[in-house]
Amino acid sequence: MHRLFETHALRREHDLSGLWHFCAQGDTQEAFVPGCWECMPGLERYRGKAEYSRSITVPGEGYVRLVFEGVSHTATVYLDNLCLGSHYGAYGQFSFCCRPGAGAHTLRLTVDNRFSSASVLHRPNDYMTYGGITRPCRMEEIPPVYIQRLQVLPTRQGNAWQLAVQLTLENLDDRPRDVALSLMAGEVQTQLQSQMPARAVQCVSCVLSGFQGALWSPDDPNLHLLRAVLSLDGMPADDLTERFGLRETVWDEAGLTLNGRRIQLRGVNRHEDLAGLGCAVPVQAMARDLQLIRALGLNAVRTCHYPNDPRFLDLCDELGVLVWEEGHARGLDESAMRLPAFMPQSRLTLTEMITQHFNHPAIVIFGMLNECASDTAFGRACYQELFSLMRGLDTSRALVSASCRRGAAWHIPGDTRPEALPDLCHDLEDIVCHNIYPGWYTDAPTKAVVDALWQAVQRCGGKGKPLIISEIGAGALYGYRDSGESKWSEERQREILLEQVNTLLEHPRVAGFFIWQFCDCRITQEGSQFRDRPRTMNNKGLVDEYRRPKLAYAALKARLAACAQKKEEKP
Ligand code: ADA
Repeated sequence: MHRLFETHALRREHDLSGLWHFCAQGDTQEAFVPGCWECMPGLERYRGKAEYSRSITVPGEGYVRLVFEGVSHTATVYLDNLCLGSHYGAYGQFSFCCRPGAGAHTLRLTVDNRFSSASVLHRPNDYMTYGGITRPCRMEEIPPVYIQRLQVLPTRQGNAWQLAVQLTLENLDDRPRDVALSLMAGEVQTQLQSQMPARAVQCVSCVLSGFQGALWSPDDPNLHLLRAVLSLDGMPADDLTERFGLRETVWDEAGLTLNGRRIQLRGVNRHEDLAGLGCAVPVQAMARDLQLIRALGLNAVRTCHYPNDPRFLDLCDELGVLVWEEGHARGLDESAMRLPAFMPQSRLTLTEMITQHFNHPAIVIFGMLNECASDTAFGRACYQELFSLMRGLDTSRALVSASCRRGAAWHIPGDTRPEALPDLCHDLEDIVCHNIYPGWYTDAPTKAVVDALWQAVQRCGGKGKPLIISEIGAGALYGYRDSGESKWSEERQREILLEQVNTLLEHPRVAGFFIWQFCDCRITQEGSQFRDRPRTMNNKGLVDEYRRPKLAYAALKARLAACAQKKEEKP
């Protein structure tokens, strides 16, 4: 299951989950797909190359499309030893179309999770780059012209909605083909004709007017379906259904208004990581994570620091959890951003994120380049180009980047002088976002930090923009209790977090905050900068890697419940 609703009634899909042949370091065994090889005995710390293969049975003489939702981090795909192509990046969907003929064929992938200058985004870091076919994959039977993508952007028009639709079609044949398209959303329908040149990808756009339906909001997350059917020679040949929501978002200095209601974003940062299974988190565990997050009284998730599994986004759509989805990149300095692969890899992964996840109503923010070189002229030029790429793909969401560029004064414990920020990119983004850890990395109280930050932001390109505190938090080792509340104890984490959250809930300038982090996550063994990470984990989770709650979880829940009650009591 790669989505949580039926995407095709006509196109036949064959799930390729299951046991594959797997070979690493000369040893052959079976591996379950989707999965990370670090979960296999003896490979817990393996960083290198591996080969996956299995037999697939192609039912007919027509085309098939092999679709991979995520392979970490570089994959080359072969069918019967013919190379179909390669893909970089663990968090984007990719596919190859071919016409191998009916019968059994061997599908083979080489997968590489090594670090080198050829991979700028996957590198030693404060989260784990796992190895393997980590998200679902499938084979689809497709006609010579098929629907690659269906994008829908609803905008309000009086009492109804207008749906701006864009279809991406591909003609795999050597001859031009005439196609007929029908689009259906509720009662609203339209028909289109298009001529597809030979061997080409082409977009077809149209507008469906007068759509009516219930709105999407965190309290009442209603969803609607848009179905496209493509006919060849007068016969329905292919289809694709997408899901969307009707909502209006407006950002101003005070924050987000959704369908006319002001909402303070209160969320967690969440890494895709689960004890024993790594980043190949099963869908039922994703649902449990969201239940744990909602039970806390939070309304948002930041998918730090990469695009998430579409099933997680589907769950957020269904449960009404607001999402800041982030492109892949954490902590790149200028020297990393100057590597030749940086811009091509960033363009690719950001384009994949926006085009593949465009229709999710839960996503209200698209982000990129967490804590990268937003403080140099060269860095700024990269930010500028990538923001304009993102804007070209989506004008309907706020674009952001979480910064830590506050200059030397902010690193002196207790010193929060509102000096000019060295961050040069606040004018480029829609919301100013900073990662701060008062009480953990500095001794300053949260209020002093946020007040000083807000003043500094006004002078550094951020005037009139909302301010989101994209990371607050503190570390605790699950089970380490200490009445002296020493660092790493659950008591200390609880105290620091409550001080941070209490301040941000009341602060008039803060449009939202995201706690670092939902769950403890594994980090890479490599990378000397993370020596202060006991267990080779980032231990700032509210729950540990098994989802066992630390003391901070219950304390935060009680605090947020009190806050919700206070609000209800207001006349
Ligand atoms: C940063 C970063 C996170 C994480 C965090 C921490 O702000 O964005 O990925 O590393 O710090 O735990 O220190």
